[in-house]
Amino acid sequence: RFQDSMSSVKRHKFWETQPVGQFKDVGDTSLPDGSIELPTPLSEVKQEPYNLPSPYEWTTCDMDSEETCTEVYILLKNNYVEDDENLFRFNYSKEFLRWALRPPGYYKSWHIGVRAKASKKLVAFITGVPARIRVRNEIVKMAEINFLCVHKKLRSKRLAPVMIKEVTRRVHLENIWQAAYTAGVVLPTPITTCQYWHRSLNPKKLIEVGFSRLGARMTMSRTIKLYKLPDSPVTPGFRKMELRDVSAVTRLLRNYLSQFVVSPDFDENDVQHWLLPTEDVVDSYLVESPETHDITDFCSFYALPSSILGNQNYSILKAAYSYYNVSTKTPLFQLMNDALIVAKRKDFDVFNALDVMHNESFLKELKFGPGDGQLHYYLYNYRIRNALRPSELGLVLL
Ligand code: NHW
Repeated sequence: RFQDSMSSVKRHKFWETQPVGQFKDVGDTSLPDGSIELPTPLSEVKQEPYNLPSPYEWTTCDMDSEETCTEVYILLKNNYVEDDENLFRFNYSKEFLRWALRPPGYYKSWHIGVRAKASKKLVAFITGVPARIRVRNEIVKMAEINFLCVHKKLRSKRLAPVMIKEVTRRVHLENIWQAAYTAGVVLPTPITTCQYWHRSLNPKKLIEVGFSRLGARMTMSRTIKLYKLPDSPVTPGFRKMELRDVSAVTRLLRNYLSQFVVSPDFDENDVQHWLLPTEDVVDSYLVESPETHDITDFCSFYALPSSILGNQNYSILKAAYSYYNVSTKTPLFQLMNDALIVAKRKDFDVFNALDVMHNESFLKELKFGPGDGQLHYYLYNYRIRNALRPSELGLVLL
């Protein structure tokens, strides 16, 4: 426990070799912000893949193929992230994976799998997708790295560092030298550490499956009453986002995100991909002023269910995750209350939000409770000397 919390004394045999902020440099004000390593000529980037232990081989996963997408889905469904008590495991849907991995300008070569040579079974995975990320005044081309997964039976064999080096090599081949990623574990060195908050929509189920506990001096019926929501949104002009809204939403969002230290630099193509509603994947709503027809406010959330491990009655926890929200006219808490109402109507059990951007302002008021476990944000090959507060971060990764 002591060593854990003093992460700076833990050795990181792999991460110590990488161009990331090192724990030993924390507080060293002589080091400049920005790139840690300069790009090398593309001809000097290693041309062959890194070596895997001999029973395994690299594969590029074609997410357009229904068969490959199913293999990835199954690997993650059985081996991806669990909570600390191993009660739940993320269960990203196939449609979600296709959405997450095929944004504008994506590279198929960044969807990297490892197969067992003998059986051809998919046993590990890591992905990158391209993004322009603004850090203060600089727009940096980056890879967003996600879905790093090693089959449970192959853990602790140092496969993860090989996968990370291989994705790095393939990102370098596209002349991109920085990356952004999040993890629940502490690595050298977070740019900020965020907390998840949870808003019960179906408290009875959440308590039954062990996601939440009945509060002190609370009964089930009082709890259900506490979390009750109106049947329909209350803000006049609140409606689902449509294709015709892309340019207005892009303007609203770009203007809003410019105030944060780190945020994506979304153009209209990005907004169409990342924010236009996709059934059971991502949902967006906006407020169109009934008088002027201006788009004044916007909210969005994505659908990421978790498998419930070993419960008799329930196998899936339906969770909505707050994505990007902008308020200029409607108070943010009212906008988010409407988001809770539509999420409840879509049968989500819980609505999750990080304490990023202005989220802190509505969490307590809307009866979100703090989760355990934290989410650390990282940049690869980009130093930010002073850690940010979560409210200075304008980036949500999936
Ligand atoms: S975070 C989700 C990660 N996945 C899971 O938690 C799923 C369940 N766990 C597993 O599958 C979102 C395994 O435990 C994994 C580790 C595969 C996590 N990030 O192979 P070994 C993302 O996907 C380090 C980074 O023996 P293992 C973001 C660890 O500190 N590093 O472990 C991914 C140690 O290094 P150290 C992580 O348990 C971002 C080494 O791996 C890590 O069998 C990736 C141990 O390896 C994590 N989440 O497999 C970085 N977890 O130095 C991208 C462990 O401490 C960087 N490790 O000795 C940018 C690349 C692109 C650059 C472009 C210019």
